[in-house]
Amino acid sequence: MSKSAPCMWMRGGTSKGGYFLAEDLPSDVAERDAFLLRIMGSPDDRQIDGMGGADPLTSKVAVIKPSAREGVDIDYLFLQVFVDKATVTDMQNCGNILAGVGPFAIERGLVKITGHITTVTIYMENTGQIAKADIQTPNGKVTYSGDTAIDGVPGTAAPVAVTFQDTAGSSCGQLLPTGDTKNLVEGIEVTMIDNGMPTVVMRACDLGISGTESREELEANTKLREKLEAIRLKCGPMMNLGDVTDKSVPKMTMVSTPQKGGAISTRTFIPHRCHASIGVLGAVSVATACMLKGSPAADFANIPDGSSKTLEIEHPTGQATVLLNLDNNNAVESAAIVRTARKLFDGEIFAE
Ligand code: NQM
Repeated sequence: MSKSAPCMWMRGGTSKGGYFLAEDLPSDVAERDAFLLRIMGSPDDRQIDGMGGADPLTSKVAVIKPSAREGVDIDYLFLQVFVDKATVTDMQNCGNILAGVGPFAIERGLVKITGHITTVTIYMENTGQIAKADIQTPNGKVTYSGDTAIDGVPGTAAPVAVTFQDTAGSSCGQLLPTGDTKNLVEGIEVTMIDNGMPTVVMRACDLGISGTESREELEANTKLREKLEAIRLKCGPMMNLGDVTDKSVPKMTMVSTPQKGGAISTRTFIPHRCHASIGVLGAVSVATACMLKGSPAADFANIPDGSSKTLEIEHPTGQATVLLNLDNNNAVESAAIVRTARKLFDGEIFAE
């Protein structure tokens, strides 16, 4: 196994993890995964012998390389390192870690600064789709400090505006993998949707909760967790994801009436821990579900008028703002979200 590698540790949105150049990691996947498990300290609930933060949201990795694709700057592969299992998976994308990918690529000299703002075009290898990230680069270098606040992160930082196009069916083949707006699974009405993240959207009240509970309360609810897992295991094959027993998708989102003037209130299991907020592409997928007439999410959603819609997706620690652009058929054409990122360290990480 490699003994060490150059690594930058960054917060990307409401997540945190290690950012690597692909050339700095073993090219053999089994060797790469063994290295990543070792540096994170997995499997171990506390990840005491590694850099992971004992939470799926802080046990993440971005692997970046220059892109050979026309009009694309870099390729980004996201890897989820499980906390309590010796598993590394590329089965999901991550829009939060994505926020740090542009700054990292510029800092490593993969992308040249073009002005006050540098737009980085990113091919997301996990789902085969493109994102564009606007990085603040005044005075010829990446700036991390700024005035933008995102819920779930204290303080403010420089904004990273991210736009997604054609994310429908990223992992499931189509926006609604069953072809239906809703299906009955384990006696619960669900929308199985993928607009960048495979997500199962259900009414909180159908699961016996109000949808306003804290992350801790929900994680302590064994009956709820068992029911969610039973639904998830059934939904996996229906969403073209196969057996999802050891996969980090689909995400399980329970929706209810907005509490703070937003579009909808959410509580999301990812899939076995409750998210402290909501994932970026998860929020895009839930926002898209809100637009589907007759779906469980549409029952509660408060949707503004117009073909360009700003939806505040409420979550346990605030709201995530999703901008949806609709086409002439009222279908979601593109989505945008604002994140922030922060460089935490740049150095050599050890797996000895
Ligand atoms: O949905 C958590 C996160 C994510 C993923 C998860 C994400 C996304 O908050 O795009 O960002 O759902 O596992 O980082």
